[in-house]
Amino acid sequence: MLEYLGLPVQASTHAAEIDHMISLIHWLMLVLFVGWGIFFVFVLIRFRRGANPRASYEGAKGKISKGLEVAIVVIEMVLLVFYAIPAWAKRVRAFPSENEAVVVRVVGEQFAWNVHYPGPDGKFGRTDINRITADNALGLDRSDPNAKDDITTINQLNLPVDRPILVHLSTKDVIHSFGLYEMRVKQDAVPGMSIPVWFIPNREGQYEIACSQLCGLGHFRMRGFVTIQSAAEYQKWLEEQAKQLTNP
Ligand SMILES: [Cu+2]
Repeated sequence: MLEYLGLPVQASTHAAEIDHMISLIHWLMLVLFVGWGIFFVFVLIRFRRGANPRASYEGAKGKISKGLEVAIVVIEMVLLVFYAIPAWAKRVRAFPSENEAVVVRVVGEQFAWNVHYPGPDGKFGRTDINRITADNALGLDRSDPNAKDDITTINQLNLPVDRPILVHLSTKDVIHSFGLYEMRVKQDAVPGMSIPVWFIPNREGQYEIACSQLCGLGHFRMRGFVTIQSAAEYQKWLEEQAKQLTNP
């Protein structure tokens, strides 16, 4: 069923669980679609005007229809209570600690993704809305000691494989949505809020960050890239970025 649905590759540890749920929901929808379709055709023939010159106002009284309705409600409740809610709880109840996770800020804007790494000191430098310029999209205050080693990129997110990633997601203007399809991650970025999102990428490669909310005329070109790389490659990339900071 999964290949048949044409889902993207699974590139995070929780992807299989989400796909399992998507597959169950599709099976239920397929059964309902076929069932209701057959019932619709049956009703068209059975209650055609030629056979029923006078309308009956009593409605259906059979036990089958009530039984089916109850069965559908029960199946939907099982999907919700045993699959959807537990899966969501795992995403939002316990976040990895800032010590074990790779922590990064992602700030959406019309129409780009700004990425902010805390650098070797592990502390994000101060940002100030008044410092935002074309060259400093995050408004990073480089005079802040914590900001000196901070790394910023546009539309490029590099992350190590097999480690928990904690993204603090926000936006400068309108609502955007941070969509990493291969990692089955999707979270709206809401003005005035910093929303944590976490996942563990488990497949190296180059993937896309898609904006999944219609956010303006340039929405279609609001795409960034995620590069999932080995720990060594990631470290090398960080060092290269740090070098560019000291001698740009
Ligand atoms: Cu957007």
